[in-house]
Amino acid sequence: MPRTNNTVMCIGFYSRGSMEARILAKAKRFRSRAELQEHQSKLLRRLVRYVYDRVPFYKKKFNEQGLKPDNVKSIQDLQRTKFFTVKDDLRRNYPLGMLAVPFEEVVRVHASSGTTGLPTVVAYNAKDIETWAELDARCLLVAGASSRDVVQVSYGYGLFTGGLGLHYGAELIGAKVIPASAGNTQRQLTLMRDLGTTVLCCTPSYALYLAEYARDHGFDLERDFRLRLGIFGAEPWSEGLRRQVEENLKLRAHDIYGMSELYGPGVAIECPERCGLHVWEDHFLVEVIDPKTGEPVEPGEEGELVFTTLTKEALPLIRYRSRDVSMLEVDPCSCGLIHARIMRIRGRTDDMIKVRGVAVFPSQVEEVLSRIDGLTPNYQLVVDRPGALDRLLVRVELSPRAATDVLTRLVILQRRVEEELREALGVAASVELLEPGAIPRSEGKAKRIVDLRSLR
Ligand code: DLL
Repeated sequence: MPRTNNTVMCIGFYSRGSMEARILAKAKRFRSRAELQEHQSKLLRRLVRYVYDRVPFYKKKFNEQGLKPDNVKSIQDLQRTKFFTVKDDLRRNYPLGMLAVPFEEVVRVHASSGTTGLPTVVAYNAKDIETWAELDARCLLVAGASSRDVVQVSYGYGLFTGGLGLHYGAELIGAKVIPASAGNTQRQLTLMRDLGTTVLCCTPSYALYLAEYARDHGFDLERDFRLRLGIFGAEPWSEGLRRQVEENLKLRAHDIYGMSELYGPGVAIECPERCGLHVWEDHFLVEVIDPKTGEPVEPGEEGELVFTTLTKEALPLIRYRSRDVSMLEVDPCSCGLIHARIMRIRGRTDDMIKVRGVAVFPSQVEEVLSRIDGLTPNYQLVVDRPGALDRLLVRVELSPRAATDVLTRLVILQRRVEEELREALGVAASVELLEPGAIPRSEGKAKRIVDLRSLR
């Protein structure tokens, strides 16, 4: 891959406005999808040769599939074989066996939390860090942020990519950045108020908690705060949760998507139309497949997202199975961007629970809960199998007002939630109404599922 010598992020050479314009112009430089696809195929051909020559894992894989790098002209040539990269490939090559550059060239690593085994380590060279910053800068600009904004980054800084990813992006557009990291909610709100934060970046569940904490601790979000934009992602969330967060924090919330294997945040963002998240297709080739067969699904059908990184240098990935469930929309968007959109992520294939054979995603439950008055989107799904059959229990917190209701009203509420859940999910669930604050809060990603079946 071509190397640039200039790996310094040189905001000083550009006026702020021209830096913003330059970043947006790059996002908008393709006039048609055909032009964009031609560009992708060119990058793909270069990538295939690059990984074949540099990554033993990929060389072996190509040879096993009987594929010669020079014969791969487009993604269809890979689709004809079952050529995928999965998370286990990264684990098996722990920590950095899939590097495509000498270790000396690496300038940063990030890693997954490794709760289910070894952490997945990802690495970046200087060019990757530059590209990543630009992707996050694009996301912020397209969502409506600018150099005039005060951006509070309340994603965790550290091995998690959320904090540093948005930090570099916000700096690149020339915004004023508060690197608050996750946690210490009292301090978050104090900084937000005193420094006049206008853009908040954190997980949607933490945004909701910030609003709740502000209300309970005497912060006046209407009078003393200047929030106007939220860049929320890293976990599935529903339209209902968006409404609540927007109402409570007095801002406009945009969904941002990414994963550490693809740099981190900055893979896709909602534009002002908010009808799906534009994937930066000049850097990622996105496909949707049937997770069972591995075959591409028809346009407009739901399936698992698969990504090929077209510009990553240190740790490029070909047809990486994300396990995220969504669908793709390639029709032009009224915002003018021609980059395809993925619809709001429904959940992960491994977060989907089967209850008596029916697939249930936490986001479906959240959608129901958030439209019923008296409930909050603080909830957990507990699945158990006391006898032969699975049992789903949805534990949800009441709003402070509903928590003081008389018992009969609460029983009516509980029945209503059970009915609406059965309707939406196609399977029965019992509902437990809880006091406000009963479900543990997370500063990062919320834990929505407790599956007790595996413990039996
Ligand atoms: O969560 C990167 C990120 C940070 C994205 C900040 C957005 C904002 P990982 O920890 O590797 O990276 O987790 C990636 O999180 O495969 C999805 O399952 C989930 N995820 C990320 N963004 C969204 C989103 C970061 N907007 C995994 N909606 C992904 C739903 C999301 N799920």
